[in-house]
Amino acid sequence: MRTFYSDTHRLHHCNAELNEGQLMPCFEMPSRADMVLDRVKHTKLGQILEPDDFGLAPLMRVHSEQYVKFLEQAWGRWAELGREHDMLPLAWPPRRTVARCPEDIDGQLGFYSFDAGAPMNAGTWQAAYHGAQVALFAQACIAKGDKATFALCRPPGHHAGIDYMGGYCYLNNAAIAAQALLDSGAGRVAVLDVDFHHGNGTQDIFYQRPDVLFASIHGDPRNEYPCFTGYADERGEGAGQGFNFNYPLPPGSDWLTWSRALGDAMRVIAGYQPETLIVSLGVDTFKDDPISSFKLDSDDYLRLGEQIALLGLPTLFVMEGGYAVEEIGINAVNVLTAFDALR
Ligand code: SS9
Ligand code: ZN
Repeated sequence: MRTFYSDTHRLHHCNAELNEGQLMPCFEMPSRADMVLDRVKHTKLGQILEPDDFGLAPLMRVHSEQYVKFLEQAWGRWAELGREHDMLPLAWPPRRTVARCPEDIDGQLGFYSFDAGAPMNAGTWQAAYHGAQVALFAQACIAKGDKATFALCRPPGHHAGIDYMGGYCYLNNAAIAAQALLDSGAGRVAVLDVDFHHGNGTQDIFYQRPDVLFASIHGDPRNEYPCFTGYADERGEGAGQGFNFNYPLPPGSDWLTWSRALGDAMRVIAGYQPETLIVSLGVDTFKDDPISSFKLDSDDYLRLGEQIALLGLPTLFVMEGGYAVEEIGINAVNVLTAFDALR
């Protein structure tokens, strides 16, 4: 399969994130994408292409215009105040507050985020923008007949919602691609999120809609980030009722446990009969991931690729998390090579 990739991701490199009460070096770092790209080359997965530029409009099909504008202008406003460190939000509206968008940059950072987990530097917007273009180009090739494509996006996207960033995510690459597929004529798209963390942003974006089915397998929100969503009883709302599926699993879950949830998610997806499948491909389910608690090993990702191939659907893989940097390339590309071998 073909891989879509832009070097622009390197412009996003922040110094620190808040973890266990300390500022620590960011787990989400440029070498993550480099390792995956190296492995794509090493395994001769297929061609590697730079994305075309599809502009801002497809981003605003899933994100609010105000939020996208905020992201675009945020660093400039910050730098104008003479600030040099990474941008981080400090305050959020508590319960029972009807939040009005404040005017100053600090207030707006809180208004457009759900946590302090998405630091921004001078190049974050450009990196996120081109990451979304990577997903859009990979999507366009699926719409034109590619059986499978790999969008090597960085930063990841699945925690970004309609009008907020968080958890290393700014623009929801998978959701932007799903919407673009619908806009080019698809009637039904399924998103399977296999990242260790619940894809709260993707869930939020499609929660009230029947045209995108969302299924996510992740650490139980009772003990894992993003802490407040991902329960099994979140099934969708209104017209979207019955089109959202969450599989929260306990810490320590291995392939045996994990693959049972996968089997169920695959039955649900097959029953939905989508034209295209989007896989939010996070490999932070790996046993040595520094911020996660599942126990998949590198060979399990081969089985995951084979299982997904059995659905027989045009498939867009979108890179999400994975923080065991040494193994991220092997793990992510194992899914793709095993998928290709069965198609
Ligand atoms: C765990 C901190 C979690 C955010 C993780 C975001 C993952 C995106 N100690 N911090 S895939
Ligand atoms: Zn994750």
